[in-house]
Amino acid sequence: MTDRDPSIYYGGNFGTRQEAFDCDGCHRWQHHTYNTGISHSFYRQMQHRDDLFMWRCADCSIPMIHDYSQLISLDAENTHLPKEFLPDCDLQDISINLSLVFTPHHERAEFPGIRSRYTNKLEFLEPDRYEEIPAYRVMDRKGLIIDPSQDPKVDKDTVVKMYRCMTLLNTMDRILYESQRQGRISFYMTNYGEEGTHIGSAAALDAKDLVFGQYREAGVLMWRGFSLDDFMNQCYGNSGDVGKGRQMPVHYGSLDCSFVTISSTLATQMPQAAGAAYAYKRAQNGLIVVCYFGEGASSEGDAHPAFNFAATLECPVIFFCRNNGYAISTPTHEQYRGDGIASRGPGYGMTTIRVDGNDVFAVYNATKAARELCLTQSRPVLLEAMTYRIGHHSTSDDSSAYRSVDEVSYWDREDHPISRLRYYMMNQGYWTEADEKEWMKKSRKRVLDAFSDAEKRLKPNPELLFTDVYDEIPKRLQQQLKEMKEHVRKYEEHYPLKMFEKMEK
Ligand SMILES: Cc1ncc(C[n+]2csc(CCOP(=O)(O)OP(=O)(O)O)c2C)c(N)n1
Ligand SMILES: [Mg+2]
Repeated sequence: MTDRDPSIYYGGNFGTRQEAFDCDGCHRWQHHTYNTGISHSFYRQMQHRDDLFMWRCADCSIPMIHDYSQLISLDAENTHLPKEFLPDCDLQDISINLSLVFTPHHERAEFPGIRSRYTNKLEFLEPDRYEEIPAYRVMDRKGLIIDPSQDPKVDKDTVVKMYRCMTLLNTMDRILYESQRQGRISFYMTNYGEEGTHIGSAAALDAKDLVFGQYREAGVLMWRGFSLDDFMNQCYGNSGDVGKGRQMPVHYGSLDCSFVTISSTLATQMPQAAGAAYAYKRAQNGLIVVCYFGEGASSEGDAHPAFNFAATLECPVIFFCRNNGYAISTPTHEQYRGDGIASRGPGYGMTTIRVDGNDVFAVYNATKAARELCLTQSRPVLLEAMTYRIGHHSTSDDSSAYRSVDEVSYWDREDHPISRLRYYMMNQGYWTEADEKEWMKKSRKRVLDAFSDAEKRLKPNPELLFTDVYDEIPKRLQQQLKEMKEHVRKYEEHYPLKMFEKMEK
């Protein structure tokens, strides 16, 4: 052991030691074992009181923070360390017993609003002092499982179903996007690049868990059985639409799929989801609520009461943030300064995880575990799925005005959730090039058939404009309905009535 760089000795961890701390929550003694650097430098570091440690009490999960400014005595046996460079000596064998005594419990700050420690240091919290929250993943970009213990072992049929759903969504997006460009429907929003977040989460939920979506979660509905006809009829606002043609395209809703109708006013779904989850908790119905929203929507005022009510009332809700890099033309670096959306979770006292949203299995595992936490511990979970919006924001947007084609094609080519799953399936022998070709042909035909059926259907009876809001139509609305009918009859030649279902006389 000669010719060593001193830095190797200086930060080194060469042994384990146990310390006991009084937990602030349950007052039990917690034994914490960690590797200690017993090098001279580590010892000096402690004297300088620079280190900060945090871990959770094993009994009550309350985080305990100790830093060495609380250290009131440090006793070390064998402080006489060998020479700094320790030549010719086996480092594994060196040990030193440190006994650390921290500020006693009764000297901690006990204000009603916090439980914390006192410090004599005038010190601000600096955001860059904390390490960024990592993004959990299961597969690498080539579809290889990185750590076998994290393999969700989804059976072959389910994996193929996931893949079919992700690709069908992609095909449907292409046809409906083009149909808007041709003036056949008024508006559309694609889901390109975010298929993994939709299908990974939907597959991990109970089909009856209540979903509040933002607008870019069509895959969740598709997984739950909303048919191509249902999608097309909604976008065409025709007589087959469950919403009776009253909403803009992509503002889906389905009682059968436990999917609350989309409202485009950003973030309104968030406090509603917290409230619904509170009702579910009281009903003890074994279900949870899932609330999807974008990182842009998280800047809305409504996000705050949603998070805070859910945390304080301990509501079983997953706040599922799709962080896709943009809120229309606003990139994330103009949207927030913190570490994404996940970093807000601990501030609200919420269990939190960040996930690679382009890894469908990572999303699946995280959503499944989050659901379990919501149900068994009755508390909210914040899940931030990192992904990329490959399409334009909507048909009203041209993203080439604010981002480069190269940026978009990087994500399309190098880190796409569909290609990652396809790699996995091919590695497993679940899917071949021939399967791919046949499926793409078949799925495109299915989409085109549904599309042309929807186009042929009549628009809903105009009288339906007045129903379904009040149990009994109020007098003033009855009057308006009568006037509308008289007006349309009088100016018949100006209205394309043939395209509509017949009104009653
Ligand atoms: C209250 C409100 N403000 C502004 C808008 C206009 N608007 C529609 S979508 C959108 C961007 C939302 O971005 P994000 O939440 O990140 O979702 P993404 O579109 O990226 O999926 C904006 C600003 C709106 N619909 N509602
Ligand atoms: Mg966004």
